[in-house]
Amino acid sequence: VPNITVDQFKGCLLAALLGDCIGALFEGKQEVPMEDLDDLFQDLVNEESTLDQLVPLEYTDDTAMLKSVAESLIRNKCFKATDMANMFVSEYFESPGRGYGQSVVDVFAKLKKVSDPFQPAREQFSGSGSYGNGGAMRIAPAALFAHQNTQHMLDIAAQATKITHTNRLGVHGALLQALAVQKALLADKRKPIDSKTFLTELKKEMKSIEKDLDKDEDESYTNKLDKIRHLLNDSKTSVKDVVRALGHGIAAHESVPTALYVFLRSLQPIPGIECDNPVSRTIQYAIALGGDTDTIATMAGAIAGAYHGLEHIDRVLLGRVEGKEYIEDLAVRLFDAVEKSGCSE
Ligand code: F2R
Ligand code: MG
Ligand code: MG
Ligand code: MG
Repeated sequence: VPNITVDQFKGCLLAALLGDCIGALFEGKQEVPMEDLDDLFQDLVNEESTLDQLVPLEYTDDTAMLKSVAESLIRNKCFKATDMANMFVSEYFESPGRGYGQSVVDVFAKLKKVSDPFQPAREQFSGSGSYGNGGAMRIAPAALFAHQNTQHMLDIAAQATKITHTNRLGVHGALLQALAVQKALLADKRKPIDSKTFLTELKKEMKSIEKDLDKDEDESYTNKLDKIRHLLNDSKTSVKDVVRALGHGIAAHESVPTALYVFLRSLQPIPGIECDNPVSRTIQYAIALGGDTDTIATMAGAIAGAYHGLEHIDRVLLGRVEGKEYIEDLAVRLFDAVEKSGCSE
């Protein structure tokens, strides 16, 4: 069993924060010119650049909800649906202007009035439930908290997601993201990650999660993992190819596999990205794909940060964002909660 460190927890949550705050500058832009983005990153990592108009970069719903997931797990040393739902609700009503999804705000309003914390989410989209990436974007703390037991982790991640998202694509997207964070955390740091093995192992897990699905279902996460492998194998893969094959949208199935691809691709240098810090490169490349940039960068960042750790978080870059001290402390408290975890009932 590898020796997991608090610096990996910090790396994970701080990289997620960076991805959200920087990505938010571009959310919804279909195309992000590579050169302009590289100039911005060069400025952001340069201590001499003041960037007064721009900083501090504010975090959005992605981080706001991640905070609630972490705080609830820390306080209860276990998943408690009503408590986590209450955290989402109070966080939202304290700070509603953080760019939440259009429909999830209805869930928050209903949660104030009902006793079953899963009921409002089940009613979304005429009963089909949301497949937005709002479950996956906030799931990293659950993966860290329960990384020692995969089945427990998947149970917590599914439940934490179902407070707002019940569509199978939304739930399974969060499970894939949790598995990817766990795998990155547990990866042997003495040798480079082998993407093929990483994907094969994830595919085994997703196949079992998707066991009731039609094998040819194009939207299956199992199929998306094959697409990631193909994109990584082709040295000529462009931003357009990635967006065409995996998407860059607000739906979980059009963004979670994309974030995983970004993490794996960013283990190597990328043409047009000057920065050689692998965490910063991950975030920059995620944003270069356009679309749901804050969320894809936050998810790719969480995976990359869990793997590379705090030593690869650029301190100047971190100095540009809101909430860094709080999130670093949150990572410490989450790390401490792992040893104390356990549910009494
Ligand atoms: N909302 C945004 N970005 C747009 C505006 C932000 C802008 N910067 C601003 O300041 O105004 N970003 C955030 O939302 C995403 C996460 O959303 P979440 O939590 O999944 O919300 P929701 O409402 O459940 O789903 C999002 C949309 O997906 C479509 N959808 C989902 N399920 C559907 C279904 N079963 N049928 C049809 N459509 C479905 C809907 O359009 C939902 O509104 C993140 O990007 C976060 O950053
Ligand atoms: Mg340049
Ligand atoms: Mg957001
Ligand atoms: Mg987003």
